[in-house]
Amino acid sequence: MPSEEQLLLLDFWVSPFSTRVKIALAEKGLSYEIQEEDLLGGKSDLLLKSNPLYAKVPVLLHNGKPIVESSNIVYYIDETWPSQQLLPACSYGRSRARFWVDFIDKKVFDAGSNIWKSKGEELEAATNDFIDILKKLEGAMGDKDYFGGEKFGFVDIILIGLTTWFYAYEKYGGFKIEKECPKFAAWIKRCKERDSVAKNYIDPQRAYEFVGVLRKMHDVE
Ligand SMILES: N[C@@H](CCC(=O)N[C@@H](CS)C(=O)NCC(=O)O)C(=O)O
Repeated sequence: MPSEEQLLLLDFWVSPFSTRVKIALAEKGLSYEIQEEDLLGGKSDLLLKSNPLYAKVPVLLHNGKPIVESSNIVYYIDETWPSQQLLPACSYGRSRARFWVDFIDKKVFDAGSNIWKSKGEELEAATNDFIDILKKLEGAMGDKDYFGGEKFGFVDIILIGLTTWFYAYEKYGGFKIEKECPKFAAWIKRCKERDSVAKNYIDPQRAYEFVGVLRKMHDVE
């Protein structure tokens, strides 16, 4: 990257969405600065100005221009720095990748949140729903090592960021991904062996503790 280019990531340390962006930046070998946001206390003016519609992190500022929404940021990174392409080369592969990104964005985080937000019968239904989604993703991967085939790529990045909160879902839902979806668990392990993932993976125990704080804020306990 030319030295006059500047990348600044507006971040929150436990954001599974920011994790996606950090992994994509690491895959491209790009260096960047981080501005940590205090989401529970008060958001910075820069965040409010950069993402006026949602006021959420992550935001990536490229030479001062804001890019928002984590999947959209990862698309931008892949298009702007095309070496080590993350999306497949053929248009059919790219269309499948976009389909699964959309599915993951619509389903996974919300289904996980339903687990930590519920109790009793609702909790059981939320847990079953979450496991069902993982099984669909497992089915999409088939016998391949990664979503796109043999190579770690775009869909892997979009999903692996979210898995940093899965330990919390397991604890509050009383299930084990390894038991319910062993192929999915093996895929997580495989991804975590990659440098870009290992260096940016949120400590699952700390994510679990943070979800505990959210549960108190939402009066779940
Ligand atoms: N769809 C957004 C979700 C981002 C998101 O939910 N960010 C959370 C942190 S994990 C946030 O900024 N929350 C602050 C708020 O909702 O006010 C994306 O993919 O970037």
